[in-house]
Amino acid sequence: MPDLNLSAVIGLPDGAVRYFDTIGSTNDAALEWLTAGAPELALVIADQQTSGRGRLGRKWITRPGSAVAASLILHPTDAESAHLPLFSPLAGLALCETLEEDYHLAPQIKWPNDVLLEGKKTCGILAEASWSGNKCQGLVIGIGINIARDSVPPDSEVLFPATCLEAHTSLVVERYALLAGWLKAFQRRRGQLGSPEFITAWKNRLAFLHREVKIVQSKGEEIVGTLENVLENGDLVLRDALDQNHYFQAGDVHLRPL
Ligand code: BT5
Repeated sequence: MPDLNLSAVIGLPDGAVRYFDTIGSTNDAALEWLTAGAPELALVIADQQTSGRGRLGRKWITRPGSAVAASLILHPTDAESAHLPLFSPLAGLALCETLEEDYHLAPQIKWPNDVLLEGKKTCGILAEASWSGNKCQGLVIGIGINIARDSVPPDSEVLFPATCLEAHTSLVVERYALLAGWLKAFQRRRGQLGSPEFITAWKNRLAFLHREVKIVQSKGEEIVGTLENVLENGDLVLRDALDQNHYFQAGDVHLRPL
């Protein structure tokens, strides 16, 4: 356990933060806490994850002492529930704004929400909702950020080139200060979810816009085309060589530059 009051450092009320030296996955712990009645803006943090999860059953590697692994618990309002797919872009956008403002970096977003530095992935986001019928009971936003060089998995373990913050800045990156900055930026943008301002801010940071990319669908099917646009609901528009538009939702595809 770190020798400080994490709730106060991160700017959350007492009792809103649970810290683990080692855990399977902070998202799993957050989903359990949500079911047991976690408050709005509760946060689970771990120094190391032994079975960190990516999207679609992929793995996320969090080595001790080198990274941020955290899961934020939210109780979206009815109005926000209409924009649930935009919460993970919101988390990516908020991290970009923190990195720009506090660390003078120039991050980009690989649709829908990976944060890249100089074309390499430094952060992954996994949003998971808990449902009762068709009503969203709560949302968990998991964020993994590579900080120190030790956090970067070897090339053989990643599908896309990986990096860490310390490879791009000489400033000291203190992980709880980074989390506090992310949370502040997240809350600042949250009120704009689904608005044209929000989509524009997200789109302005989109990597590979108007470039040729390949979309790999969950069943392995590939489509090549130009990354034309993103829509208000977060869907991606790809234009193929025959000028046909294809629409993709964030959940079921991978994006690769060509
Ligand atoms: C993601 O999935 O990028 C979402 C990652 C979310 C991780 C956080 S950590 C806190 C919370 N608790 C969890 O259990 N998860 C969340 P996806 O887009 O599917 O990317 C997964 C892929 O990223 C893997 O298949 C690897 O290729 C690559 N990868 C794994 N660990 C990485 C790392 N530390 N840095 C960069 N790439 C990594």
